Amino acid sequence: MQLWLAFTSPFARKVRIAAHELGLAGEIELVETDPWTDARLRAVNPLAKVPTLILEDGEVLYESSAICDHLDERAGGGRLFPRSGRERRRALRLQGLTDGAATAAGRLFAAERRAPPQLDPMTPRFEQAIAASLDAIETESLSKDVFTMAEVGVACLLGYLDFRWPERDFRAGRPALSDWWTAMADRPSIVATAHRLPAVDPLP
Ligand SMILES: N[C@@H](CCC(=O)N[C@@H](CS)C(=O)NCC(=O)O)C(=O)O
Repeated sequence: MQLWLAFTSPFARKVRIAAHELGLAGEIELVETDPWTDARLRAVNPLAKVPTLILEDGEVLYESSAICDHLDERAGGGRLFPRSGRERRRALRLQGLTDGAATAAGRLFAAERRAPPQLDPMTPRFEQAIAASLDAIETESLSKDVFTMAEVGVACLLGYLDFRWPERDFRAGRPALSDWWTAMADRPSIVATAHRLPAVDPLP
């Protein structure tokens, strides 16, 4: 399998963490791309977004949630996406919440780094979405042992906030979140997938 990605993307990191958790990372070749300029990406994914996964037979998958679902199925199923009931609903809900908050964070970062900085009327809404999502996650019981898409999604959101805004501490006033993220610092899937900047940083 080929995973087309940017190492700045929280959604690409989501797929990489999922692959590591499932023991599939060794089967995936990473292809770094700039989604904003790479015409080859548009040729396989009409949205020209990362992550995009190309399977061995050429079939193309995009949307991080769909890719993670495929990887979970490939690993036997029911691990990152519990098969039924409350656990499944929780994994889907927190995946959706953290995807939305990561999208808001990406839009906010892109707006902030425009030169000269522009007043984006959506900025307060993005900031509220991120803060309210973190407050909601603070009340969740995140597992330090078994990862579902809930834990994968939260790790991606917190990792992206640390990467883009190291000076803004989302931990303040959120002790459970802070404790969980500290405990995850040496988890192999987290260590192996850390964000990094390319020579030229694409947006966002
Ligand atoms: N919902 C998508 C979001 C993917 C996404 O927005 N990726 C960004 C990078 S973080 C991207 O490729 N942006 C390029 C663009 O929007 O044209 C997913 O979960 O995969």
